[in-house]
Formats: sequence, structure tokens, C-alpha cells
Amino acid sequence: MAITLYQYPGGDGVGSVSPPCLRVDMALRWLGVEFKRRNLRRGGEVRNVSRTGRLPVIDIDGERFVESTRILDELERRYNAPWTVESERDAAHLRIWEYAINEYYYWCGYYIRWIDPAGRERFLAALLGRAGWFTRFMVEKTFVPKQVRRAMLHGAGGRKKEDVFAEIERGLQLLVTELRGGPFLLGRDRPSRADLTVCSLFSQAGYHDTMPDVMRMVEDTGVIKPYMQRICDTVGGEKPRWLS
Ligand SMILES: N[C@@H](CCC(=O)N[C@@H](CS)C(=O)NCC(=O)O)C(=O)O
Repeated sequence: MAITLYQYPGGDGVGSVSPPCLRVDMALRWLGVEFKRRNLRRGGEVRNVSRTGRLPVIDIDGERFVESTRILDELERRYNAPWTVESERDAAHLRIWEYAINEYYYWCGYYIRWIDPAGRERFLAALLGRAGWFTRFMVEKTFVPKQVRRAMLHGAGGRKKEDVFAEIERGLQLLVTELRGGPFLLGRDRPSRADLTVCSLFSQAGYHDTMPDVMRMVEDTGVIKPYMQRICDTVGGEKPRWLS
């Protein structure tokens, strides 16, 4: 079986700067299947492989799947996935966590990267590194306004910074509650898709230290960082420098 994951590139031990790309990458690593990563950067390249213009996309023997949730469902259908949950009730509970992280807290991170001026400056500096003036110009003139528009359309863009941080704090406290009694969510003894999703999102805070406030909040909980380290150790492969 030939598998290719089309994703946005990462750095600093964070496999991708896109949380949904990273969670698919983590799932593939944990499955232990052979796969290739194709890092895409330009909109044109992305549109060539993705009908939604978004990543991740996975190609399995010429068949393409878009949307990380759909991709994980497909991997689960084809393989004996190590993250499956026996109890239907726990599976439902964890699926809701998966949605909450991927569809709600994702936008809190998006806000910090694209709407908060300090966050955006840090992210662009990390992303562009030593890129030439033309790349910078294009990113600032086209890519940034597109991300801001997307955040505004979603509704996340117009929020107040303190409200976004209060939501992240509340989310972290909910996770702490769910970790009572065991090493992973719901006190389970091995990660689920929801754990991978949490780890792929919060790993972004350590991407070249672009979200120092979030890193501090995670560290202050005392339990989330070791929890993320446990997930990375289970999945194997590259680990964010921040968690090493
Ligand atoms: N809900 C989707 C989100 C996909 C998504 O929004 N991907 C972003 C990167 S994190 C993207 O491709 N953005 C490109 C753009 O908006 O132009 C999933 O889970 O796959």
C-alpha cells in the first residue's frame, strides 16, 4: 500500500505547523505503516491535491481523502488501529473531545497566530526564518490577509484576546479533570484519537516558542506537559523540542 501525506511543513521538532496535519502524521506513525510526507507551501500546490484547498490530504493507492477526521476514520477502517476505544460511551465522550479541540480550540490558536499582533509577529518570524524579501512580501500581502479573513468569517477573529486566553485556560482545566485517575484522557491507559488531537494542537505552542503564554499555562497545570510527553513517546518519531 502506497501512502502519501500532503501537509504543511513544521520545524523545531513540531512535525507540521498545522494541527490537523500533525494529528494525521501522529496517527500514521503510531500505526507503524510506511508513508511519505510531501510538504506543500504554496496555495497552487495545495489546490492541486485538495478539493477544499486545505490540508491535510492523504493519498492511499491513488485514492485521496481530505479532512483530518475523515482521514482518521479511513485509517481506522483499513487498519487495526491502536487508538480504538472499547466502551461505546467512552468512544462518544472522546469523539466530542476530538471535535472540541479540532473545531473550537483550534481557533483559539488561530487567533494567537493571525489576529494577535505580537503572536502574529512571532509566528511569521519563525515561519519565514531567512526567507528573501519577495517571499515575505507575498506572505504579508496575500497569505496574512487571507488568514485574517478566514478568522473573521469564522467569528474567532473578532474576539477579545483576554476572552481567548480565558477559554484556553478553561480548556486546560477541563483536560486536567479528564486526566484524573490515569495517564491519558478519561483515565485510560493508552492514548485515543482525542489525545493525539490535544497533543497536535498544544505542540504548536512550542514551535520556536511562538506561544510563550500558552506554554506557561500548560506548564502551570503541572500535568499537561508530562501527558503530552507520554503521547509523543507512545506514538514515536519526532517530538517537539519543547517536550524533549
Ligand atoms: N477541519 C480541517 C481543517 C483543515 C485546515 O483548515 N487546514 C489549514 C491548515 S491548519 C489549511 O489548509 N489552511 C490553508 C488555507 O486556509 O488557505 C481538518 O481537520 O482537516
